[in-house]
Amino acid sequence: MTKKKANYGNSQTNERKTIKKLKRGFAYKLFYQLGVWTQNASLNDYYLAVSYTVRDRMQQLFINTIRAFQQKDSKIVSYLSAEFLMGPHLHNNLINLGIYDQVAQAAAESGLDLQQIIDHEEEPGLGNGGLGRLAACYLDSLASLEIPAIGYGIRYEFGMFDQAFDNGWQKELSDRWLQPGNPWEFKKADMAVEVGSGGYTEQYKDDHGKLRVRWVPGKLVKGIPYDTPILGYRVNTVNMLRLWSAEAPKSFDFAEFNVGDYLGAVHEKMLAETISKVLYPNDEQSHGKALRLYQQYFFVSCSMQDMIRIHLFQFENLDNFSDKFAVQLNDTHPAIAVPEFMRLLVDVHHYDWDSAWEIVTHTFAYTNHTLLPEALEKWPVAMLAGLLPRHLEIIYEINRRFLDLVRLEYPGDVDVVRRMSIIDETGERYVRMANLACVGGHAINGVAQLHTKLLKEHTLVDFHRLWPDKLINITNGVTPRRWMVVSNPRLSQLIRSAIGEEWITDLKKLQALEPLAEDSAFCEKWQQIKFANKQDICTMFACKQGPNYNPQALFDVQVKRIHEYKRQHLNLLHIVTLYQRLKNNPELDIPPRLFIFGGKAAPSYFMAKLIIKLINSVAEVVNGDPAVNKRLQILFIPNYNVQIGHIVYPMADLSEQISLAGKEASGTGNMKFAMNGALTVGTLDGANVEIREEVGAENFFLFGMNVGEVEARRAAGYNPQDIYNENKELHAAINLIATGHFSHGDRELFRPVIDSLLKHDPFMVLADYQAYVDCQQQVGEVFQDPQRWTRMAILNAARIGKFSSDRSITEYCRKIWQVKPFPVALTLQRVPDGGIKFPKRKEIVRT
Ligand code: 26W
Repeated sequence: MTKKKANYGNSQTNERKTIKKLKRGFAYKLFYQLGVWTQNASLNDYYLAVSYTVRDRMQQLFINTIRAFQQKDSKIVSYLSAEFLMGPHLHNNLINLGIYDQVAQAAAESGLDLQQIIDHEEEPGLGNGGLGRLAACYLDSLASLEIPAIGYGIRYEFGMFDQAFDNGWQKELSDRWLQPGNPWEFKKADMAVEVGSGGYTEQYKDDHGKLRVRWVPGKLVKGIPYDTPILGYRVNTVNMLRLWSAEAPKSFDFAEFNVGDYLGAVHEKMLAETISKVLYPNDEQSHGKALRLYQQYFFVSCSMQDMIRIHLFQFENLDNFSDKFAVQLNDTHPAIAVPEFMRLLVDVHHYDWDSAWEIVTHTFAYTNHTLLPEALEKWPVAMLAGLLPRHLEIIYEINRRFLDLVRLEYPGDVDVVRRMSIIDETGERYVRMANLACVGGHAINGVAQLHTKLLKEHTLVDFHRLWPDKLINITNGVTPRRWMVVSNPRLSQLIRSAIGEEWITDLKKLQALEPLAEDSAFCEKWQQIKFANKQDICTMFACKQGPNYNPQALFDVQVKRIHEYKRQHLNLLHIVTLYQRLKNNPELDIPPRLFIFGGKAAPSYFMAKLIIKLINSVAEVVNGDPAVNKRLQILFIPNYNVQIGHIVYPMADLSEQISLAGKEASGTGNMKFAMNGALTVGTLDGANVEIREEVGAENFFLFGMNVGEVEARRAAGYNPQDIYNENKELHAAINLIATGHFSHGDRELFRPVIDSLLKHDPFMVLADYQAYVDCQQQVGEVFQDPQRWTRMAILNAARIGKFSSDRSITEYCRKIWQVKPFPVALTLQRVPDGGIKFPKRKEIVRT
């Protein structure tokens, strides 16, 4: 079947026609949809008008895709995630549609600056960090690979907080992302579903005399879906991101109102809406809040009911459900889907337990994203008993049957039973969501080779022993569309002119750049582009304390959530060491360096917030010190998010990936930096190991202990104080902080950081300090040889192909989902003026 590609403006006339239609679209949206005319239109009005016009061009494909997926032979991937860190849509959609230039021209001819409109978009910050952004990259690859897919999540009214600095301290501001209007979503009110909570369960005999259980919830809320089209790169497939928003079944209780209880009248409404009100800003730390559990259950129940509805629209029953839907659990956050699907199959669709379990285990698969014990979710049994009484019953039954199997496998081994049980019998008793996800699915995967190895050897060792083939590795990846084409147009253009553009959908094709690493003209252009990208950020961020940031400097960048295992404070100890060296010897032969930080701390994470204050305090002193600030500068970019990521990855020379070996599951920023020609200084942790394998050890600055050495050092009894006593420079650096040099003499302010480092140092900062400082010395020397540096940078980009999210998704399709691409044919015919000829309405069809 020849796939007719939607053609977008190729010949000159067509080009003009497209530009004319776009300009008319802007004016039409402005006037008819937004009710303003050019004279009084605001920048936000123009942003909305341009976005609606662009959205229209995705609409035909969107409807086509939905119709195509309704055919019996398609299998759909459902990606269940509590977070989707999508980033701004407009620029990405222009690139995937292939109409960026035309829209830029149409905007210019309408007196508008497209870049200004693009920068105006308020990004949907519906995620914390790695996990949420990975989900977004995967949606882009699923659509670009023409895999039928639906992303299911929560439409938080308030996303990730906006970060500002107040005297160097993080300040959290609420993220009013919906306030300016969101042109990219369609509210589907008539697709609402109901979700229960609380109440009780009761047994009853059904009309065949069969004993059944029903849940009688105490409360009901409505789940309203909002659909965002996810267009693939230059294909006809437009998949869907369906985000659920909670509303009260009855948003206004007149009876209450009549008796004058105005608050009572809207009480239900307020309660219901709190469910999808705000994203929990905790990254890698589970706080066990009941609202968080209910947020998880809410979107999971909406999504499972929605998939059943779509399935029963095509088929009589749910027998073949797992042939039609492959459901991926993005960490344990949606793991309540296992008992929820059992409830829907057994209690609502009257399947017997075994056939229901068969369907459930063939449908679900679970991805683990962290080894940190404090991030593994476990919910108090009592909380589940109150909120989800029927699910607790089902979890008990799942566990009873599972432990029978475990006892059979390991007769008499009570410890393995205790460890593998879904119920943690200690303390107030808990439900272990990771165990539930492992038992309730047919596959488990880690997100990098080392991470998966550690899961097999530690965190999930019992499950790996019981089911040796169930735990597999699928190393993370990132989409080259957003992280190269959208965010680094200069470099993408250079690469296009050198090797064509197939690399955009087949990143391994970047290998063709290898020979150009020896080509001085190409290297020259490469350097100019990096320099231009660096200049951008120097104009964007003026240095408040000292001279402007110097684009000649080595841009040494660490952007990621602030967390002690990611060791931003190790980076800082190196900076203080360099500062002292320069103070002691102004002639020191090192290249000028600009240290750039970005990252938010979870509001309740005291040490992370103190590390932010410490970095900003050191920045204030160093940037303000004329003796060093021409050679050493620090910039902490506030409110690091996807939009900031667009400017950060292209301008970096050095990518800091310095977590303690065994702690970072994978990392994805490491991939984005290397793709944009930055060299990595890093440990053998997460995907760093595979990046170094791909780019070559000679093109990677490795330092520090590997996992085995960390374990050995810990087993041998690690005392950081010894290192502090022995290492002069480290001693001096720590003392400079401790004596208040960066805190106006206040010796108390940073004591918690110092004490933690000298007493426990849980992430062995001191143990890796000297190796890190020595490695950074090497980095400086190589940077002073631009030819060598550029050659290494080009080889990094040329060999980074493996880390495309297209490769990851292709692996998921082959190893877990058994799904094939399902190219979408354009069935809805165009009529001459570009509109749509709607098929005769046979009857009102509703999914
Ligand atoms: C319950 C609170 C909570 C919230 C988020 C616990 C754990 C999480 C996520 C799993 C944290 C996260 O984003 N992990 C990161 O996932 C990335 C994508 O796989 C990896 O690249 C990072 O290494 C990992 O830290």
